[in-house]
Amino acid sequence: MPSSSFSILLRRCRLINQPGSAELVDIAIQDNQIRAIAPQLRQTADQEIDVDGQLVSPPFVESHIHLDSALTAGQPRWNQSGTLFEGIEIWRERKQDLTLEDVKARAIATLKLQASQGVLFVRSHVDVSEPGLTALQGLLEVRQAVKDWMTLQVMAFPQDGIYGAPKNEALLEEALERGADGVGGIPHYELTREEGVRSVHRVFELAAKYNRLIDVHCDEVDDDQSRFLEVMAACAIRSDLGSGVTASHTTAFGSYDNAYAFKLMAFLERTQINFIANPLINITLQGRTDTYPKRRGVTRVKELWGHGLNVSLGNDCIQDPWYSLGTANMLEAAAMAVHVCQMTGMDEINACYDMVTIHGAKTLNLQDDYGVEVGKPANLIVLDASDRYDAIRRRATVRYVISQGQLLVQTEPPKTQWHGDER
Ligand code: 17E
Ligand code: FE2
Repeated sequence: MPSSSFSILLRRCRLINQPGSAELVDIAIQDNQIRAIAPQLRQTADQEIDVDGQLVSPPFVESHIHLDSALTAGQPRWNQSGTLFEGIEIWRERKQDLTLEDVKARAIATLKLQASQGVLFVRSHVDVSEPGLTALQGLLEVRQAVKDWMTLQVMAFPQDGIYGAPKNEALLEEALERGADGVGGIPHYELTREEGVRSVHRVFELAAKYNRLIDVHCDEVDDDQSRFLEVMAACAIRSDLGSGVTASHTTAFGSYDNAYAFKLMAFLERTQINFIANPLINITLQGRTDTYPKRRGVTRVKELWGHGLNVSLGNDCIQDPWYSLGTANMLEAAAMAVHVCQMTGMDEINACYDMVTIHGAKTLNLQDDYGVEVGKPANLIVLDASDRYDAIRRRATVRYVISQGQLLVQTEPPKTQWHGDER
């Protein structure tokens, strides 16, 4: 009799890239490592779970969220216009009285909401244009506190602009000194176009100086003249930061005329810039100055993906001044991308799933530590679905979440019961 040699054995798993007809496999886990993947493993384990043909996927990756402002919707008031700019003003009021306890409690509650739905890798922006850097300190402490079950990246984000107030530039640099994983910018919100250009250059300088990642909120407006992505492309071509560079939102790309957009796309193909779209919030935040026709205000996801660029999707907000809804469910973001970006072909729907898993992992530079493969860290999820399309269509329940070799969360899917006569 083989002895119990693994800590967890998942029986009868359907792997994400297997054809539907492929034989189901067992997955063996020991000491935070995937040790074996094969049909009908003969060994036993301390804990055996019969997955019964459900889908096993690498965990979801939330590549873009603001944990510092999460769960503050309505504080101190509701965003009536629904615009980015009113959101920034409301947050400016709210952030004046942040405390460490407030930031940490909301961030951890949000991370738990994410993990319970299969998200084990999160990139959060944190506003560093608030003089006490309380939000930054809170998220750095949270990054440490959750590290045994959640990988959190913290990106220093100058919400009010690097040059919007005299102290902001120094605060951004201090955030990197204190240990932020990356540096961001908001060129479309700098006071002038020139300062916007300068801010992008400054972000690249700081990333080089401190050896950090870059993730810029870039062109998050409907203004077809907001053209800071081309500045990022130029800086990326001339730097050696490679796939460490990300452009978030880039909603103006959806408003550029094709003559410019096609030229820009060719420049972008010379870079390894990652793109992040946040379709749930940008479909509500943008297009607010339009009557009809009303723009969708989402970047050219299908075209960027079609040109071989790395695109991932984020939720951006969970109940904050910019977006009062949000559930942290990555399948909602993927489903919204299918709709807003018209990615309804089967390969396109599958790509939208990849944008909340493997493409997100690439954006976060997780490199070799991500994926359901022998030898990799034991992070995976089991979905109540038969394939990626089914998972998105039904926003399938994540049944089991295995994080760093341990079963972290288990959820029963809703069950419907009919009453009365047979219908
Ligand atoms: N700040 C910003 O500039 N843009 C956003 N979409 C959010 C915060 C959520
Ligand atoms: Fe954002």
